Formats: sequence, structure tokens, C-alpha cells
Amino acid sequence: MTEKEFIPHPYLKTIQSKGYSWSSPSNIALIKYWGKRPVQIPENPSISFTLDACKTNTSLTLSEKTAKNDLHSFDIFFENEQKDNFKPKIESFFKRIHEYVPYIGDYHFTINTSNTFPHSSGIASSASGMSALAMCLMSFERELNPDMTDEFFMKKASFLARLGSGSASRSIEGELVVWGEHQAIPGSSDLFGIKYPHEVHEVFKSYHDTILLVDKGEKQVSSTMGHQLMHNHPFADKRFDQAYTHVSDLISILKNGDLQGFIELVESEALTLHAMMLTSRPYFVLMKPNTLEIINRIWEFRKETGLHLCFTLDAGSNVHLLYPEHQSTQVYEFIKRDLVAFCQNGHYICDRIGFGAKQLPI
Ligand code: 2P0
Repeated sequence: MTEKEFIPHPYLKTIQSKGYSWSSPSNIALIKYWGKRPVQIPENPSISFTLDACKTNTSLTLSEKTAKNDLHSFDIFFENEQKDNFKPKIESFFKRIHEYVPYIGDYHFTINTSNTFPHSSGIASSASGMSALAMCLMSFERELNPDMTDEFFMKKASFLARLGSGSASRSIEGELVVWGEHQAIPGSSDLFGIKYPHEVHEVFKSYHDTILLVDKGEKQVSSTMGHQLMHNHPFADKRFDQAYTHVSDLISILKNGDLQGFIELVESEALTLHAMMLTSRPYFVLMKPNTLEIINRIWEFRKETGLHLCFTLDAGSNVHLLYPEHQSTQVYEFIKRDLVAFCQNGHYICDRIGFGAKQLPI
């Protein structure tokens, strides 16, 4: 598909006022997206687990504007409080998607949003937030163009979400999503995420992700800046090739239930992501001392028990613990006994693989 296919035909209907509400999850990348070209085209394919508990709930109500023009009119509320400081991000999202959803010039929107996870937890809300908003816009578009297929609905929702935030393209569906073209993944595209199409062993269908909140403060370097620093990065081309190869490797790991292969691949991806940060110019470090403490404890635990607990990292200091359901009792005891001490205020979030965005009653 090309971008042009997402430009709608004239609408069949008009709507004066209406509301939509969606709940959309966060996701955790197994193979990381780090580096992009304009506009929001990833330098390499990425694969993620969709999460279940960490979600953004967003409602969008709309009313027809008296003057129809290209100006965007909206109010945004976060947890029932008006948040004008969120406006620039939404405005630039609306500008990017305008050509694909031209009706946004015809309406005033009220956006109400809240997260199921604490705002200052170091968990990025851009994936869940932008995907929830994209789903609301697609619900509206489906009313304007009722002939739309479900397949197109999901693709375009992911396409719009990607223009808001790259990783948001992977938050529309579950349980595993691929974003970025890869020869071995039929239907994969740089423009939107798709459900992982190959066989997945049962063991990976109920994976847990316990997120250890190491530092809840604001990061010193944003992801957007981190992506930019992959331009002219001395190891960029090698990294993009490696991610491409890792996608091929993951296909057989997922099919065979190869837990050892999974651990090596996922931890290598996490550390490579941070190695890219350490070796960019300017260089930066997002891990904290407790991030490394936790990693070392995980390695010791694995050596002692032979269990299949591994970690991955996002662009921050929090540690995502990934483990299979059948080992969750022992891992949970280990978390409470040995790892909670390294979390800020002892806080962590128990999450697991999920199934994607869900429509809510308005
Ligand atoms: C990922 N991250 O694959 C990688 C790994 C963080 C670490 O995608 O600029 O917020 O909005 O496209 O999606 C974070 O970057 O960046 C991210 P933008 P995004 O999940």
C-alpha cells in the first residue's frame, strides 16, 4: 500500500456532533525501533508485545464548526484537567494527518484522556495515547464512510498512529505486532503495523511483563532526540542490518518456543538500543545504577534457577521483566524478595501480553 491509498474519497454522510471512546494499550518492543526518516519511516523493522494493563483511555467528542477551514480547533483534558501544554503535540499530529483525515478541519474536538498507569512513572504514554486518538478518529471516519472494511480500519488507524508516534503504530492490535518492511513477514510495511502473521508457540501467548519503575523522573533526552542522533551515527548501518537479521531470527524462536534463544535476542536488543545512545554524539545514558543492579540480579537468578526470566529496556531506566506464565510464581517471589528494593518507592507494574485497542461506551 502507498500513502495515497489512505486519502479518503468524498464522504457519503455528514455528522453534526458525536463522540467516540477507545482504550489503547502500550507495547514493549522486542526488536527495537531506533532511527527514522521523514515522515516517521523506520530505519528498521521492529516487533513488539502488546501490553494489557498499561493503557490510555481517550474519548473524542466533536461538533461541527461554523467556519470550515484548515485550522484545527480542539481542547484537551488529561484526567479531567484542561492541559494546554499538550496542545502543540496534538496540533503537530493533526497537521501531519490532515491530508488523510481532511474532516478534522470541519469540527471542533474535545479530547479527554487518562492513563491506567501513573503519569510520572517513566512509562511513555505516546504509544497508547496516539493510538487511542487514532482509533477515535477512525471510528468517526467509519461513520462518514460506512463501507470501510475492518482490515482498512485497522491499517489506517495504525498508519495515523504512526504519524503521531512511531511506536504507536504497534498499539492497535495484539498480541505481537510488526512495524517496518521485512522480506520474511508478508504484508509488513513501513507505513503501519500488522499483526505478526507467523506461527507463535503457546508459551509466548501468555507472557508476563512486570515493569520495575527505577526512576519516575523526566528523562534528560527524549526519544525524538534519540532517533535524530541515529543520523550520522557511526554504527547506524550495522545496527539497522542487525535489527533486520534479528527479525528473521525471532521468527524461528517464536515458532519453536525457544526460550533460551528468546532471552539472548531480547536482552541483546535492549543493550544494543542503549549502546546506540552511549555511542551517539552527543552521547547520553538513560540507565541508572539500579537498572544495572537489576540486570545483574536477573543474570544471577537465571544461573541459580535455570528459569527463563529476561529483561528488556525502553528508552529510559525502567526494566521490563519478561517471563513465561508457568514460571510466574517463582519469578514473582524473586521480584518481591530481591528486586523491589531497586524500584523507586518500591513501585512496579504487573502487566502481560494483551490483545490491542478496545472501543468503550462513550
Ligand atoms: C521502540 N522506542 O521500538 C523504541 C525502543 C523506545 C525504545 O519507539 O519520535 O516515542 O514518537 O516516533 O515511538 C520510542 O520512540 O518515537 C520508541 P517517535 P517513539 O519502542
